[in-house]
Amino acid sequence: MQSQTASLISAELRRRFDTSSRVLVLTGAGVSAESGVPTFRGGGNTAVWKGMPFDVISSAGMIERDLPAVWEWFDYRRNLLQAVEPNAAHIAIARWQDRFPDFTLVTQNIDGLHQKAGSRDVVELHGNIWRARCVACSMTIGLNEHRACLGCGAHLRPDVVLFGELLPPGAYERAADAASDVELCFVVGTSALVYPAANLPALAKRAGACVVEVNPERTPLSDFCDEVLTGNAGDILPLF
Ligand code: BV8
Repeated sequence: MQSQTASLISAELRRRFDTSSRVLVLTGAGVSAESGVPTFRGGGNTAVWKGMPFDVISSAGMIERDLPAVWEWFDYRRNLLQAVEPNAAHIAIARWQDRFPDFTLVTQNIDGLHQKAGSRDVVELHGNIWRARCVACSMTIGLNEHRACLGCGAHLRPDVVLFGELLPPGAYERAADAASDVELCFVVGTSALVYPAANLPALAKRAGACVVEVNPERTPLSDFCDEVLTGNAGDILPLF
């Protein structure tokens, strides 16, 4: 155990972890991979659904064009999530919220596994698959059999952010504010290709933070990070 910690976590990073009070964690699909949730871009190929790349079926135009197909896509992913549990990475991050006086968890994931692991006040940049939203009055509700808004009767859609759609009101602003004032920023399990989420590590770096990437593969962020911990989040995060 001592050798593994020694090798992966530098003395400087250990010191930063032990002395920082303002910390931000940004996660992507990779943090849920060890729970059995497929990532979008793993092993070089992109997730495809019924012949459509995920960023096509998950794009704004689909709501007008074919809302039933959008429901089918997210129903399929929700069924995949029924049986999965948070993994050691989710659990480690949940512990950190009580360790650091000023802790912000920002996720691109819509799976709700951070909350299931006990994380509170999670900034969900891209929505949540367990909620629906009215296409007319934007009322959001926990998912149930209804596909019509109980308020105005209009159609419900998954409460997730599709490509070409704006993020939830205030979500990015809250994340950017936090990122602009942290000492330590962990970037866990993301290919850092989707914006504006991928801007956040740059904001933290500009604020003088130590930026740490946790990923088994290199990403466009790797050269820019102060520390790159190569491996699975479920193996690495519990070492802290
Ligand atoms: C917007 C919900 C205003 C739905 C998602 C600037 C430049 C270029 C393009 C743009 C730009 N600004 C805006 C855009 C357009 C677009 C965009 O970024 N396009 C990209 C593709 C270039 N952004 C938007 O449309 C955003 N809206 O900007 O609105 C606007 C509007 C119109 C025009 C301009 C501006 C909305 C984006 C949100 C879309 N919704 N999700 C759904 O889930 O289907 S995005 C979705 O894909 C995820 O939420 C996530 O964000 C992304 C997938 O990325 P990752 O999570 O990183 O997953 P990935 O599989 O790619 O990588 C996994 C990583 O984990 C890998 O690196 C792997 O090595 C690693 N890993 C694997 N196992 C492990 C691991 N790591 C650790 N441990 C392991 N065990």
